[in-house]
Amino acid sequence: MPESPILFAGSCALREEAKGSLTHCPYCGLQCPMELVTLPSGSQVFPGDPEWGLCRKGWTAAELLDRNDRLLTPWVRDHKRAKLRPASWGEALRKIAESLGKLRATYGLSAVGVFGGGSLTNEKAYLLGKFARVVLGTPHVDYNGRFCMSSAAAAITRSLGLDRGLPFPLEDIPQTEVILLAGANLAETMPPVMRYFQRQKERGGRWIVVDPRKTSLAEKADLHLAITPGTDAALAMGLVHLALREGWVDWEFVRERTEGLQELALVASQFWPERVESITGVPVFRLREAARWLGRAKTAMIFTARGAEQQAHGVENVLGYLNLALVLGKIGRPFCGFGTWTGQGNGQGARELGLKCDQLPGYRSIQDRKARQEIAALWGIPETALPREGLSAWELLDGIGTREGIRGLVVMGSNIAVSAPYSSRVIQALESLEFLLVVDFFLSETALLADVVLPAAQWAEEEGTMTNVEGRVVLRQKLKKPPPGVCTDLEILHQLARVLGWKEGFPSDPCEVWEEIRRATRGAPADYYGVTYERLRRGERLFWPCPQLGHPGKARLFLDRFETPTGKARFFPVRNFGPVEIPDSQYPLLLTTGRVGAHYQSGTQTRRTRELLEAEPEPFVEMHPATARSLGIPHGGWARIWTRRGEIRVRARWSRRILPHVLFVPFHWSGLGQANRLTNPALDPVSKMPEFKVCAAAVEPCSCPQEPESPDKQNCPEEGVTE
Ligand SMILES: Nc1nc2c(c(=O)[nH]1)N[C@H]1C(S)=C(S)[C@@H](COP(=O)(O)OP(=O)(O)OC[C@H]3O[C@@H](n4cnc5c(=O)[nH]c(N)nc54)[C@H](O)[C@@H]3O)O[C@H]1N2
Ligand SMILES: Nc1nc2c(c(=O)[nH]1)N[C@H]1C(S)=C(S)[C@@H](COP(=O)(O)OP(=O)(O)OC[C@H]3O[C@@H](n4cnc5c(=O)[nH]c(N)nc54)[C@H](O)[C@@H]3O)O[C@H]1N2
Ligand code: SF4
Ligand SMILES: [Mo]
Repeated sequence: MPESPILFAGSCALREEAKGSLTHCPYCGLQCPMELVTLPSGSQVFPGDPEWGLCRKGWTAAELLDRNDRLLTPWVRDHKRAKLRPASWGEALRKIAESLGKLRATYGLSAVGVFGGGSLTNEKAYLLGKFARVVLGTPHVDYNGRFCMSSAAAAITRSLGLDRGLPFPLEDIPQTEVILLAGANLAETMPPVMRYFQRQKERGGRWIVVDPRKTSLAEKADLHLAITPGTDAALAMGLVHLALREGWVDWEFVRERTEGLQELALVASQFWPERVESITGVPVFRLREAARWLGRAKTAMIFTARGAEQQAHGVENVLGYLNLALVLGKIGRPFCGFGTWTGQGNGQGARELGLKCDQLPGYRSIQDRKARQEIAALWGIPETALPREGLSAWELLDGIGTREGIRGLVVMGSNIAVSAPYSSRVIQALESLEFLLVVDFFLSETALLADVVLPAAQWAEEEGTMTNVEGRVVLRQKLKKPPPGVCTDLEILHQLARVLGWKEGFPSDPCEVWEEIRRATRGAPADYYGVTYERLRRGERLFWPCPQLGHPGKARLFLDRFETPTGKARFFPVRNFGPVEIPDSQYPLLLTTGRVGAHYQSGTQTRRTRELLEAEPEPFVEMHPATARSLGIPHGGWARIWTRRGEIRVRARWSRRILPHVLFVPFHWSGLGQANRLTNPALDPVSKMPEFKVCAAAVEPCSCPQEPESPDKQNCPEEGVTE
């Protein structure tokens, strides 16, 4: 049993010396190129391409490499009431093997679940999925992308047959005439991409932004549709209705490349503009204007992001916008198309390579016999031993502690105690687990609840690939050694597999894992076979599908055919819309949640970054002055917000940019201002996406709360404490 981390030098034939100090940002799906420089004062990043900027999260990303509170050793808890204490790798691994072994022996293989993340590289995501299914033998493996991309993925797959976030490269954006963006706040969430939108505008293009808030993006838009949260499907169907009635349909395209218009038209006839205005709050004249702009343009692009997707009708919302793109014929041809903004660095790759409970690597269904046979053969197990579909992210958390449910959980790359909906329930569930293992760089709120925490290397200390928002594979280079005592996630998986009895099949060398991914995805919808580290190092721009070594990959999808069995895109009549919780006298407002520019996700990383914390030190509620005044909540004053699940206390920020019946709270904080204490875990029936973006809420002024005890203090491990 190793007492210190061991580097496993894999024998990858294609390994070359890393060149230069170029890599990619550890955060969002844009994967901006960056350069890492080590100065006497510490590490610092610079844009990797002088033409391409970084957002402030990117600029400050290196600070965390040198943080003195990063995890440098495993931590273990001797029993549930004990505090975490530092431990050796040997002891931690022994404890994991014993605890998981006991759970599996007592309750069966499905008693252990695995929760992964979209920030993991392709190699890590693939190996974690394989670890769950082969070593643990559990069907229950899912990831935080279920909370992110799953509604868009499900809708696009249904309609177009193949889900890749953007079906075209970013550089196509300036060439399109009209852009519709629904529920995407790109000026805050992916700032460098705005250059393409700006260029499109300079060429005479126009933007239509659908958002309940006049975000900094909506402010620059030519048309802002201030939608009531939860009603995108009705808005999109209203636009389809207008397209049909006012002659904007591209009949030739519809005839040749789509199927199912008749049924769609029938349903669309019920979405006349006045009705849509009453549902969505968007005035008829604006709806008409939007339909006219999109209809008249020769080219247009339609995008959604989490605003329209994170809802219990998220799939229907996205299908509504897909229907619109299809009737107008603004898809499947140059400088047109439908796209979704993949949020996390590798939200795209992680969902294709086996971190979803219903999928095998390469974007193949886990129920597909042929795929099962191929993957089982590659993994060296009988097909019958390969688990079938397991529980999705929320169901997995919800299943903890139930009679047949999950008793042990392995978390790598997610901070669910902060980011999952209805967090009081989640925290309780995590506390009730018989065994929780968390792999992270920091003691996140989730790690603080763990029985064992393993310290992972950060982005600049490991090698791997990420699949960005365009479906392009980028190489993350190892530019630094991890601090002593810290292992890469792949080394950790290798070790976990080993102590659980698997000596082979879990290499810690990323290039070796990549070679297996190439084989695992060969011939599959998300085909990575033609992508090699060598090609990426040479600077080739490679998109999936990339079926052969000489192949450039497919930068633009659907130009000749859609990827459905018939080659035609499918219309899906959309009938359901509206939030699960309708405002009433007790909960008269609609709460929506989302992001601010300075913080990332659950905040584990950005709340530890000095400049970002100074920019946005605390959570807040954005509310309209009219609403605030009528309730007696001053700008900067404290507000108590409550929903059917819990309450928070935050300061109020008055803003005329939000609809009067809507509240907005960012979700990057824990404790008293944690947005997810409020959110509704109602799921979309198809995508299993929770309704993060809308629930009924009430608000009142409150006194300044007692300084909430920071969760880091509540449960702080004490150095050297053994009991
Ligand atoms: N700064 C920053 N950038 C990030 C992240 C981060 O945490 N911080 N995270 C990354 C990740 S993982 C993701 S998924 C992306 C998310 O990127 P976005 O989807 O752009 O971000 P959100 O703030 O979640 O939601 C976008 C907008 O949806 C609006 N909205 C709310 N309800 C509705 C509705 O019912 N309909 C419509 N049409 N709009 C609605 C909100 O007002 C908000 O402005 O950002 C990525 N980039
Ligand atoms: N209310 C509300 N809740 C939301 C959303 C919302 O809009 N509103 N958005 C949802 C969305 S879109 C998302 S994507 C989720 C994201 O929420 P989370 O899944 O919590 O994502 P992160 O905060 O990025 O958590 C990643 C954790 O893993 C660690 N980590 C990062 N990279 C690695 C790695 O490579 N290896 C290891 N071992 N650890 C790593 C980080 O330190 C951090 O603690 O939140 C969802 N929750
Ligand atoms: S936009 Fe995304 S990838 Fe680019 S620097 Fe910012 S966080 Fe990093
Ligand atoms: Mo996300």
